[in-house]
Amino acid sequence: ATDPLQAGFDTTIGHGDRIEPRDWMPDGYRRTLVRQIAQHAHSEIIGMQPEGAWIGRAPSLRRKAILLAKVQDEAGHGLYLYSACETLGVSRGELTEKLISGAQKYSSIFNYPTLSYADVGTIGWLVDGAAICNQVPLCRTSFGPYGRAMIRICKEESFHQRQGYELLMTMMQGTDEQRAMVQESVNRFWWPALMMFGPPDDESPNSAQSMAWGIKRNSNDDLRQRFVDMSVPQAAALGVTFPDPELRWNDERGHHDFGQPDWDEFMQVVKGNGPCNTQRIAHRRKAHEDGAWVREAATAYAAKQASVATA
Ligand code: FAQ
Repeated sequence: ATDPLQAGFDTTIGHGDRIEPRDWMPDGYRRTLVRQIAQHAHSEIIGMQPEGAWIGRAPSLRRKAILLAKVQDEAGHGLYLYSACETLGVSRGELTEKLISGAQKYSSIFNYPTLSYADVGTIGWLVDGAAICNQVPLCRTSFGPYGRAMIRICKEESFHQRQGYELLMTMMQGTDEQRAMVQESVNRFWWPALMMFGPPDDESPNSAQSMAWGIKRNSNDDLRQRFVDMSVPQAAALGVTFPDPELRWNDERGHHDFGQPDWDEFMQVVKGNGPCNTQRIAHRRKAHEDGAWVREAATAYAAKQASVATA
């Protein structure tokens, strides 16, 4: 006989309806969600660092205001996602420990350095662009709190993408040096942006089960293709090229053909050996430790209020 709880879950998933925190769910579904949502939250928080490094060196007050708003949004995204993850029975404290001990991952892209102000524009255009491609389908993910968090996040990511593109467009209308700076930045970020979608489908251990559960709605390769098709005309409008000799329109497929990123490099970065992995985690660990007194004071205050209330 089939388990009625499992059958109820399967029916909800089969109808494309949502699973909510108090509903019964298989352990594997819960584990996969904690893994993906935590990785996503950590990415937003670690993702503040590469661009945050330029806040004190923004070229004008206007650029500084835009960049500050953008980096603050990323903090907010991290917090919505940690909250969504907490509905699955893990605490934010536990998740933070797992990030700084290396037990949980964050996106490979944030282990690359930001070497010029053009990188702020390129991250907005390509990194937020890739994030939007990957995350718009996640608004329809099967777990309610995750999907609802994604709706708001995607709206903000659209602003991030526009501000990056507008920054690059402004630089492209400037001097030859500025144009060269944009092209150099795009050359460095193109391949790492393609890696954000994860390994190729036939090497993606989690995809089949995650798609069957409605956690992921599209495969890694499908979303990567969508991103390439979307980015090519934007690059043309901007006046930059992508560093891929195999990139060309394929009339038969109705899509662009493109080369493969260096998957060995991807594996190294994911394992912790990218250019900035050590620095990113050390920075996050220090911020967490420096904030210990705030957590202790808040806990002491809450305990005091509780004892006043019961007295
Ligand atoms: N980096 O079997 P799959 C942002 C891992 S956007 C590191 O295909 P899955 C916005 C994967 O975890 C970035 N690790 O895995 C922003 C798994 O390892 P595990 C965050 C990666 O989960 C912009 C293994 O490889 N976005 O933050 C990566 O089915 C600007 C095998 O892979 C999200 O997290 C990678 N690129 O598919 C912020 C979106 N790719 O855990 C600041 C939500 C794969 O088994 C500034 N996540 N791995 O040990 C997803 O859509 C999925 O988790 C994928 C991976 C598509 C990333």
